[in-house]
Amino acid sequence: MTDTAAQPIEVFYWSTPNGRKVAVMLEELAVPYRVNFVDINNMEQWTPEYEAISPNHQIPAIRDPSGPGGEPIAIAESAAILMYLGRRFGRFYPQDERQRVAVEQWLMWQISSFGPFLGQAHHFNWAAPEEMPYAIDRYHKIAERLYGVLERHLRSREYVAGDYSIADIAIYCWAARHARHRIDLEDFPSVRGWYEAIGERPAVKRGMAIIKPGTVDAASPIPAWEKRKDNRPL
Ligand SMILES: N[C@@H](CCC(=O)N[C@@H](CS)C(=O)NCC(=O)O)C(=O)O
Repeated sequence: MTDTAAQPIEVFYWSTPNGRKVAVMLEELAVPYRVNFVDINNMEQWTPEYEAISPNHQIPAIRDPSGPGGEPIAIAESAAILMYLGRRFGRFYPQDERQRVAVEQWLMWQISSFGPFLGQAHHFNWAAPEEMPYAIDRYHKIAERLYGVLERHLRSREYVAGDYSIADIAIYCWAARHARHRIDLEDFPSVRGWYEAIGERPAVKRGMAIIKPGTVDAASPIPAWEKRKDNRPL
């Protein structure tokens, strides 16, 4: 499938790492899309209408009016969306089986590890109602392990799997929250080089900047950050 989108693709979006993967991908593809903000902080994902699009009531999701067979299609789950868009527009998702499997391996690594565990680090660092040192320490160690994996992999590569791909997009959007999961990119120089290079891409800048007017980006500097950093030995 490599036609251009006749009508805009609708994106159900909030400015989080998983939401931003889709915004960055659509900006890279330069196809028409329309953003529907779903404010997950105000529980806007919990409607029957949205359940029909996203069964787990999460963002991101898309609705493509010109899906397979020319019929509309709704898709939830960021990796499924990235793979769909990659196939639909024939970009950032190679067709060669060996290259495609490499992209899929790193995309699956992101959605199974470099995301869920980092999200737990965010939760115990910043949102838990009480301080739980065991949980903070556990998820910080896992975050360090994951960045170590990426660091060793990127020492001999420009991108995670061949050319720039949906795997880079997915991992980048989580790495953009490194301060929030208390990772210093100085400790991971190959990750930092890759991260900075991807961050220079104009489409990435545009996708990352999408935020509902009048709201605050959850990745903005965290007021308690400096204080906690000084007080904790982790
Ligand atoms: N596996 C899903 C995870 C999506 C996800 O965690 N979305 C979060 C925001 S980043 C969300 O919608 N949270 C609200 C909720 O779970 O109710 C994906 O990769 O798309």
